[in-house]
Amino acid sequence: MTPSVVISGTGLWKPAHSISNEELVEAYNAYATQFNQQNLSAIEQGEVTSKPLSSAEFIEKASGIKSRHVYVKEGILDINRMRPKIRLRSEDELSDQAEIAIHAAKDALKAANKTPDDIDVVIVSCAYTQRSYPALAIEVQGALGIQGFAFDMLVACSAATFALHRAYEMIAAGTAKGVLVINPELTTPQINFCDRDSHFIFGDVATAMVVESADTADSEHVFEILSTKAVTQYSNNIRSNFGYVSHANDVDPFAADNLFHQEGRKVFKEVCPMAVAHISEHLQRHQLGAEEVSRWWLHQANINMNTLISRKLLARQPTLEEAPIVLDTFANTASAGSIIAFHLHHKDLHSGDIGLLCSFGAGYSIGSLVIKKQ
Ligand code: CO8
Repeated sequence: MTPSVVISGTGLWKPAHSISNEELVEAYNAYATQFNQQNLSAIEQGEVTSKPLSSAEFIEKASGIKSRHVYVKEGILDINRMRPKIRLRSEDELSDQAEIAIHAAKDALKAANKTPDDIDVVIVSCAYTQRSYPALAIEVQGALGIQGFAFDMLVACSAATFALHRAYEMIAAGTAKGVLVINPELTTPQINFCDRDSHFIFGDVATAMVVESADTADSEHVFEILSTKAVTQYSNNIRSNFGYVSHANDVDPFAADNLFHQEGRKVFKEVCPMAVAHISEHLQRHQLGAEEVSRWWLHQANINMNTLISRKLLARQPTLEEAPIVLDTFANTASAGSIIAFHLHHKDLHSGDIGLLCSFGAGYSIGSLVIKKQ
């Protein structure tokens, strides 16, 4: 019989710096006021649109976000810069994303009771990689002294779950003995801090997970992956047009259109029913009712989305213990959100308890795993 595939350890790295809604709004509003004063006559003539003011109360009510961790705080709150000031590293230094990936990876290896010798595949999967090649995953592999192979994957908000799916398949097929899935979500360089509608949404973090066969797992908290399910459906409602072709398009690769932008309302309306249908179908595959799921580690983009999705599934409001929320302090961390929720809220589960890990977001993309505590 094929041995079962398990998640045997998770890791989390969070930056030392954070920015509260109040700090962020104060800086944005000062920037917007300065912009409106500097462009007064063009605004009056209808040539330039004035910048509306932001509000900390709106942000918390509309999203559930109170604060976010940021890799580099310097520059973000400077109204004459409005973006982090990240030092350019030389080619012989570790890159920023590889460094934060390694912090999370070491934490996950420790939790899984594993050393680099137990790993033979590294997947770095996230919303953006800071360069095309060499792959960040290979840089991480080299720095950790791991044999085997490594590759990068980009699937926006579903990068972590989709990479876990690939890890599951490799272990099940016997083509890998231990897979390290790492999600260094360095989102702040892509945020348009001059845009009221999106300046508050994201934070920086890195997560990691070790996936291996149940035969080799010996850590304290082991979760068997019962099955995986993924779906994608093309949508223009969440976009970043930044890319290497910008150089040939004769456009500024960092112009507003090339940064993260979205039709937030449409995303909310379209993704919630997709996620409910996806999760219901996935649970049905195991003849499981929603009430039989002990823990929901849902994507962390917006608290109102999570409330709506879990209410539809459970026909009641779940407790915070059942469906933990981490976006109040982490904000939306792209694909890492559901993994942070898992990392912080899995140790109290008992043998046989069922949990559901699910991401949803840009693409659109939805990825889920039904898992069982060993
Ligand atoms: N302060 C005050 N008012 C504001 C603000 C603000 N900061 N922002 C918007 N408003 C105003 C609007 O302009 C609007 O005014 P009006 O009614 O006069 O037009 C009013 O408030 C209401 O605006 P919305 O209808 O847009 O407000 P919502 O209640 O819909 O909340 C949200 C906005 C929070 C964005 C919400 O729509 C949402 O969360 N939607 C889901 C979005 C989502 O999940 N997106 C996923 C994106 S993440 C992802 O897929 C990963 C991408 C890769 C990572 C990228 C890293 C950079």
